[in-house]
Amino acid sequence: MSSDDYSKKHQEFVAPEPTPEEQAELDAMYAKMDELHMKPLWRQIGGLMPNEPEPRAIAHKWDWSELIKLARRSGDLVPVGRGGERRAIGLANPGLGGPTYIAPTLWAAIQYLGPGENAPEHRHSQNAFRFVIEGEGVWTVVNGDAVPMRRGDFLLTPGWNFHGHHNIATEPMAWLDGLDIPFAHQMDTGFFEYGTEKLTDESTPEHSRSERLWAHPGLRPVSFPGASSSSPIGRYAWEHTDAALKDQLALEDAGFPGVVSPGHAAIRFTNPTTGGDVMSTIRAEFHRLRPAAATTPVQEVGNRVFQVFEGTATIRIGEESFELKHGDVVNVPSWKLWTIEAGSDGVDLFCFSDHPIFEKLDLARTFTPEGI
Ligand code: 1HN
Repeated sequence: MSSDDYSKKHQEFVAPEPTPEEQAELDAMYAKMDELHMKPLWRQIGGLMPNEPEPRAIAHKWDWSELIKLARRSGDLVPVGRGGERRAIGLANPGLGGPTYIAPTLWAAIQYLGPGENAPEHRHSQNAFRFVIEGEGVWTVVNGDAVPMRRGDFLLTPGWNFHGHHNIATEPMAWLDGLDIPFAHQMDTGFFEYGTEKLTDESTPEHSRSERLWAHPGLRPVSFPGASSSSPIGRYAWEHTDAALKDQLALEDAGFPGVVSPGHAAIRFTNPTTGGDVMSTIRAEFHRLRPAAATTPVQEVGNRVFQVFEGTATIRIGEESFELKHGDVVNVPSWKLWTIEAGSDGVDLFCFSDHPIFEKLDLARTFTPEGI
């Protein structure tokens, strides 16, 4: 039943068949309410409080072949610099009616930086990350720490850290940006400040200072006690992600626990000061499926976004199904039943979500149907 049908039905119950005189009085009352910016609950409860989430966002896939083509074109036509700040092309969910929201809480964009180009420093209270789908040669400078960006790396720019990027290579580079901009925008919580146009650290180290301090497996520096809501690790290097996934599958082969379900290995990027999510609003994971393996179908409160790193897969979301290959981006709206089945070479997928928001607010729910 649509929310319109629902409220019509409900209205009949509240006010059965008014006479023409009553109807005139009702019309006058509703007109007065309208004029004074008031709205009666009994005409909208179905839309406001559906029995379960009815997301306006729809499931949608963006083809990497199109994304990268337009990113290159914008590289030819549009300079990057102060004011525009970033050559980033945001993905706008067709169900959300216009703004650059891939989900009600999340922003996803393809950012493109040509050889020798600089994206100037700035900071914002919105949390951000980058995932490198291919290429190398860009360093992102976060709070004065130069962080290399290479294929498969996951990089953090938690809120209010100054950051800028530069490409020192001879090839352009493109990557996926994820931020909680829509959440901040809809809640009116965002702050922004310009930094320097010239990057505060133009060095190109093999490892950032944050990695050297924090990214040794299971080890934290004693000199920094306590917990911070964002992870201090600037770069989660691909070699660690890949090794962790390989080991889960090797353990499965040897008959030991570790995988999520048969043929499905997954890791969550964590904040070493808490063991929890990397940032307060964004969860990030990496999933690997063996050839033809599938994830357990699930419904969850909150929004997920996937980008295929390698391989092919089919994702089913509610009644829909999308074929996925390298670089393709797809979103799963709240409470839609979803499952991913790998193609004949298996699949590697980067995933991010807004689940930490709803877990903190006690609004998280998941449901795994039986017998699917
Ligand atoms: C931003 O600062 C970056 O730093 C990327 O690379 C995308 C989208 C909107 C606002 C700020 C970046 C962004 C952004």
